[in-house]
Parts: sequence; C-alpha cells; structure tokens
Amino acid sequence: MESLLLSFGSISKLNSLATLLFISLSCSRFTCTEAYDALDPNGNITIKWDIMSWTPDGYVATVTMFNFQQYRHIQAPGWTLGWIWAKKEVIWSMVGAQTTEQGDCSKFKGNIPHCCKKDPTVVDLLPGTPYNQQIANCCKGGVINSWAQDPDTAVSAFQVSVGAAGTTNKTVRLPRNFTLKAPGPGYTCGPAKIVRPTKFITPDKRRVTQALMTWNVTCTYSQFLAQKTPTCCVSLSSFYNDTIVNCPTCTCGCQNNITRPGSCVNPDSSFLASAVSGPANSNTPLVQCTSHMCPIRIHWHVKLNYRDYWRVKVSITNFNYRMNYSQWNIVVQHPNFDNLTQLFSFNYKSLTPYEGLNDTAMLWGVKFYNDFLMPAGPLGNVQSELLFQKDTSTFTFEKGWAFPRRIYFNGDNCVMPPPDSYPWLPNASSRQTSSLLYSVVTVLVSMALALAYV
Ligand SMILES: *[C@@H]1O[C@H](CO)[C@@H](O)[C@H](O)[C@H]1NC(C)=O
Ligand SMILES: *[C@@H]1O[C@H](CO)[C@@H](O)[C@H](O)[C@H]1NC(C)=O
Ligand SMILES: *[C@@H]1O[C@H](CO)[C@@H](O)[C@H](O)[C@H]1NC(C)=O
Ligand SMILES: *[C@@H]1O[C@H](CO)[C@@H](O)[C@H](O)[C@H]1NC(C)=O
Ligand SMILES: *[C@@H]1O[C@H](CO)[C@@H](O)[C@H](O)[C@H]1NC(C)=O
Ligand SMILES: *[C@@H]1O[C@H](CO)[C@@H](O)[C@H](O)[C@H]1NC(C)=O
Ligand SMILES: *[C@@H]1O[C@H](CO)[C@@H](O)[C@H](O)[C@H]1NC(C)=O
Ligand SMILES: *[C@@H]1O[C@H](CO)[C@@H](O)[C@H](O)[C@H]1NC(C)=O
Ligand SMILES: *[C@@H]1O[C@H](CO)[C@@H](O)[C@H](O)[C@H]1NC(C)=O
Ligand SMILES: CC(=O)N[C@H]1CO[C@H](CO)[C@@H](O)[C@@H]1O
Repeated sequence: MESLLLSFGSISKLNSLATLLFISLSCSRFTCTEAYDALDPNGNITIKWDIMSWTPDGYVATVTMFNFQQYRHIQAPGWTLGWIWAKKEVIWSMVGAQTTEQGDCSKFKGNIPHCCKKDPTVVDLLPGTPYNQQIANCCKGGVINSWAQDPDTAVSAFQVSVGAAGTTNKTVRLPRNFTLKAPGPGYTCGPAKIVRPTKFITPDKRRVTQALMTWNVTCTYSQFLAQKTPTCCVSLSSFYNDTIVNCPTCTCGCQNNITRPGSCVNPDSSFLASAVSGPANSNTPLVQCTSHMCPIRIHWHVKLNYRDYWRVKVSITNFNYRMNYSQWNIVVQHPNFDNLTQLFSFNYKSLTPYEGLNDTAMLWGVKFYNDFLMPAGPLGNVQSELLFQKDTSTFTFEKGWAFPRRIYFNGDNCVMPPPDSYPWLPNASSRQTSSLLYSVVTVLVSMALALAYV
C-alpha cells in the first residue's frame, strides 16, 4: 500500500490512469472491501477524554468527538457512543448528553447514579436543551458536520462524572471496546491510548490550563461495514451523443415481484401515499422502482463545448421516499478540477488527498437554498453547473475523458457505469460546422465571466 501511494504521488501526468488502477485494486465492481479511503487517507473520528477534576470517588471528564473526515458527516438521528467500563464504574451525572438506559442501580441508597450499566450507550441531547444542561458543542441531536464543510461544527462534546473509578492518573482504568454508530454501523474504534494532557487557553489568551489526564480513541469508517450493497450510482450523458448511459442494472438491488414484493414503489401507484405516510418503519428505505434500485443517482451531463471552456451539469436525485438528506455533499474526482473556473449554486472546496494532485473536489449545497435534499418526488433533486477551463495539453472528449473518475455521495462510493459503455464521440465531420458558433459563445461566456468577477 505504502509504495503504491508513493508512486501515485509522483506520476502526476499519468494520474488518471493511476487512479483508475487504484480503484480497481481497492474496489471490486460493486463494493469496496477496505476501510481505507483513497480520497481521505487520514479521515477518522477522534474521541478525546480530558479529566478536568478528581472527585472523592472518581473524576469529571469532558469527552470531545472530532470529526476529522473531510466529507463524511453524521446526520440525523445522530451518533451513538458506547464503551465497556474496565471496573465497576458508574456515571453519577452527565451534561450535554445522556445514556439511553439507566441499568440496575438498586445497590445505591440516597444518590442514584445516572447510569449503572457496564456498557453504557450515550446519545447527544436535542437542540433546545435548557442552557443549564448544556456545555459547549453539545446538544445538536448527534449531528456532526464534516471537517471540509465546516470545522467549527465538526465537533461534539459532553461531560461525564464518573464514580467508583480511580482518583489518580495511576489508578484510573481506561474504558474499553468503544463503539460508534453514526447512526448505523460503519465505524471501528481502536483502543483508548493515554496521550499528552490537552492544554486549554483562556478566552483572553493570558493563561493556559491543562487536563489532569487525557486519552484518545480513534474510529475509522468502512463502507463495507456500513452496508454490503451500494447506495448510489452514476449515470452519464453528453451533448455529442444521444445515448444516456444509465446506472448499471441492479446496482443497489433488483426489482423482483416474486421474492421481494413491495421492495419498491412506482410513483403513480396508489400504494405510495399510504406507504409513505403509513406506520413509518422509517429506517428501511422505500425506493422508487428503477432498473438500478439505488436511493441516490448522480447524473453527469457534458453540456457544452466552448473554445476555451467546457460545461457540465450535475444532478443529484433522491429515489427514497422515506429519506431526506440535510447537509448532503458529493466528492468528485476529475483531472480538470485544477481549472474549475465557475460553479453555480453549490459550494466548492478542493481536496488534495495527495501532494501535488488537485483533481478532487467536494461540492455541497448552499445554505437555505439547496443544502437539503428532499425525499423522492418532484422536489427530490438538486443540480448545478460547472465551468472548466481547458488545458489544451490534456483536454479531450475522447475515451470518456470528460466523465468523472469517481463520485461519492455523503462519503459513499457511487457505482459508475462500465467504462466501455460511456458515450462515444461521433467521428470527425460534425465538429467543424459549429466552430463559428463556439467562438461566438466563447465571447459571450468571457463577457459573462468578466461581469461575474467585477
Ligand atoms: C486522525 O485524523 C487527524 C486529522 O486528519 C490526524 O492528524 C491523525 O493522525 C489521525 N489519526 C489516526 C490514528 O489516523
Ligand atoms: C501522572 O502524573 C505524574 C505527575 O503528577 C506524571 O509524572 C505522570 O506522567 C502521569 N502519568 C500519566 C499516565 O499521565
Ligand atoms: C473487548 O475487546 C477485547 C479486545 O480488545 C475483546 O477481547 C473482548 O472480547 C471485547 N469484549 C466485549 C464484551 O466485546
Ligand atoms: C488526541 O486527540 C486530539 C484531538 O483530536 C489531538 O489534538 C491529539 O493530537 C491526539 N493525540 C494523539 C497522540 O493522537
Ligand atoms: C412487477 O410488477 C409490476 C406490476 O405490478 C410489473 O409491471 C413488472 O413488470 C413486474 N416486474 C417483474 C420483474 O416481474
Ligand atoms: C426529513 O426526515 C426526517 C426523518 O427522516 C423527518 O422527521 C423530517 O420531517 C423530514 N423533513 C422533511 C422536510 O421532509
Ligand atoms: C486546486 O484548484 C483550484 C481550482 O482551480 C484552486 O482554487 C486551488 O487553489 C488549487 N489547489 C491547489 C493546492 O493547487
Ligand atoms: C454513442 O455512444 C454509444 C456508447 O455508449 C455508442 O454505442 C454509440 O455508437 C454512440 N453514438 C454515436 C452517434 O457515436
Ligand atoms: C466513423 O463512423 C463510421 C460509422 O458511423 C465508422 O464506420 C467509421 O469506422 C468511423 N471512423 C473512425 C475513424 O472512427
Ligand atoms: C489552461 C489553464 O489554465 N491551465 C492551468 C490548469 O491548472 C494547472 C495547475 O493549477 C496550471 O498549471 C495550468 O496552467
């Protein structure tokens, strides 16, 4: 793996080839079996426990979760954190979060602990929690943004007061077997490790304090653990060929009336209204019947060709009647992202997973405009157009160059059509006739751009 990465960085001219090679090494056609994410090699969620004070029978710790993943966020209904106590610890109280079950506290008289379970399960409090039960970065219903989208909201924290624990840094035993659900499976957490105590700087920056003891737990994501079947797929089209290359059939499942009746619904079916509003077993997707059966489809249309620029339209369609996506994002890899000139109605951030490679972009919705992807139906889609400046040494419409190398939706790899099915460039003749038109359009576009930059 290591040596592959090195060579990956150095052959930048061959990078798209190397990328394709890399995909084929790490992913079979439909599933990625490795936890390693080539576009976010250091992505992880780090959970940090800072002991802020000792108490007569234990300690008070601030637990902070940092989502260091560039583009994978945790959306509603939010994270669930669990661990196993090393001894007979109890949780006297919590601020900014709560355990889902109290467990058996029958041996306590007088003060009753918040939780006596050996394996507590903690969830965030909801927005609107009274201020006296909050701490900084708590109470967001377990929703955590991704690091690239907004590092300020990529953090979640709570405070826990632990009893029947050690009261010095020699006698405290670290909790074990951390589990993180976000909200489903997908994360694997390593063991807690004692690290240098965190230093805190006072708001006026005139004093530095430090935790009495600190440990870290690192959790990493694997799409393979999260779900065995893909959740999204990519379809392609272009102005130079009428063929629309749909998502591969049965990408996310197959329509089958016999073995799985009701596995999907048709938009005009009378069953739809009752199924959507009915007793919502809302975690099971209810997808529209399509040949691919994916809840999410991303369509990449090569729309226009100007002399110095070319233009792409990207549409994201939600086919799941039971699911909406707040703060959705996509990550797209295409060699022309180093010359992205303009982007309409999406936010953009360039990701550089490897030194010197600038071919990966994260795109997400504009707040209050299209950052919320509605459930399947007429409103269940968002779209944008991208304008790229051509680099004449690499630009071509041939061999599917204009199509993305890969796309992720909310951090999950979307299945691409097989490369041999990509729309072809029709040969010669038709290109000459429109060159006059191209230059007129190019002038108009440059004027539009000039205006946009004023
Ligand atoms: C977790 O992510 C941070 C930020 O990218 C990185 O500094 C750290 O080394 C990562 N930790 C592990 C164990 O990979
Ligand atoms: C515990 O505290 C002592 C000093 O108070 C320090 O020297 C030692 O490194 C600490 N041990 C740990 C595990 O933090
Ligand atoms: C906790 O993790 C250890 C390995 O670190 C494992 O041996 C043990 O079975 C786990 N315990 C539970 C209850 O899952
Ligand atoms: C522990 O986590 C904190 C917060 O993410 C980080 O700043 C620190 O570098 C980590 N320490 C180690 C040794 O990974
Ligand atoms: C499933 O049933 C619908 C009508 O209920 C029918 O149109 C469709 O062809 C059937 N599909 C298969 C694979 O049998
Ligand atoms: C989005 O989905 C959640 C549950 O999945 C639901 O509670 C909420 O009402 C939905 N919002 C909209 C605007 O559809
Ligand atoms: C990558 O390309 C974008 C778009 O041209 C540019 O804004 C950004 O500065 C580039 N980043 C690097 C690290 O070259
Ligand atoms: C369009 O592309 C398809 C491949 O997806 C190819 O079979 C077809 O011949 C192309 N049409 C033209 C006019 O080149
Ligand atoms: C151009 O297209 C025709 C059919 O449309 C095909 O027979 C011919 O081989 C193509 N020429 C080249 C150079 O691809
Ligand atoms: C035509 C053009 O602007 N090409 C630029 C694309 O981006 C690379 C890397 O940033 C530049 O070196 C090219 O000049």
